[in-house]
Parts: sequence; C-alpha cells; structure tokens
Amino acid sequence: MAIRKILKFPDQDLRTKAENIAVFDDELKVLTDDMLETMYSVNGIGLAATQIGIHKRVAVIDISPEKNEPLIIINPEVEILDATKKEDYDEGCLSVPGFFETISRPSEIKLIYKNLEGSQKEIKPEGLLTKVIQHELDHLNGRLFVDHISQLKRRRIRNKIVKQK
Ligand code: GNR
Ligand code: NI
Repeated sequence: MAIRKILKFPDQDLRTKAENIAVFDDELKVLTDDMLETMYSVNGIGLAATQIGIHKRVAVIDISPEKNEPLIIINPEVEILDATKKEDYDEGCLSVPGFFETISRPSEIKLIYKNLEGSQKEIKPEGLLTKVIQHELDHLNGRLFVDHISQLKRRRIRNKIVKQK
C-alpha cells in the first residue's frame, strides 16, 4: 500500500471529468487500497480518485467513528428522490485544506454504484453519508464544494491557499 499525494485547489487537474471503470482487476484493488490508506492518513471521511490525479470514477468513503467501515464506490450515480428537500451542512475538503463552508444539497437521494467485484449495488443513504456521496461525485465531475459558494468567497480561499505555498 502507498500514500498518494492529494492535489490542492486551484490545481487544474481537479477540474478533469473522470472516466467510467470498465475493468475490475487487481490494479483497481491496488488503487482503492492506496486511496483508503491516503484518506485514513489525513483523517478524511472520503476521497475521490480525482484528488490524487487519477481520472477514473472511483471514490472511497468511511464515516464510521472507528474508521473500519470502508465503502468503495465505482461508477457512482446519484438519483435525487425529492428535489424540494435540501439540507445545509458545513463541508470541508482535503483539496481545500482549512476551509469550511455551509453547503445546501438534496437530502433524499439514492446511490447506484458498482463494488470492487463489479456487482451493481444500490443504497438509500442518510445523514452525513448523503453529503459525502454528493461531495465525492462532484469531484469525479471536476467540481469542488467551493463551486457552490460565491465567487468572492471562492477567490479569497484560493488566494489564501496559493499564499500558503
Ligand atoms: O474529510 C472530509 N470531510 C467532509 C466534511 C463534510 C462534507 C464532506 C466531507 S468530504 C472530506 C474529504 C474530501 O475532501 N473528500 O473529497
Ligand atoms: Ni473533497
């Protein structure tokens, strides 16, 4: 296993739309093992392949307190079940370190995805998991949580991160 480098906003690689996984092989298993190790090493609760510069539709999530319930989602698709129901949540991102903003997202969704074996799965998540799934799907589409806030706030965050380097 290996810890991979996490790209930081405003790296343009974070804007690349990821491609579907077609082959479920050992290489994919190595990638998801590395993604889990990388996510756990920085106490994250989610990580999309895009964040380590791999433009494939894979994300790992673990919202359990013990950090022992990894969820690996491949080619994820989200269906909004009730577009009138939304919820606010203070979101952060490993690619936007140190910044948190309140983001409103649909609270009633269904997730359709494939597991590591390539089997089709479906869940109806609740609470925090709902937020993280949509946050990770955004990454796979080249979007970041700061795209949901004002341009003024986004530019301030970008300038602060660029200065830190
Ligand atoms: O670790 C993370 N915390 C978090 C908090 C609120 C909403 C979403 C997240 S995901 C984030 C890890 C990350 O950047 N995943 O892409
Ligand atoms: Ni993120």
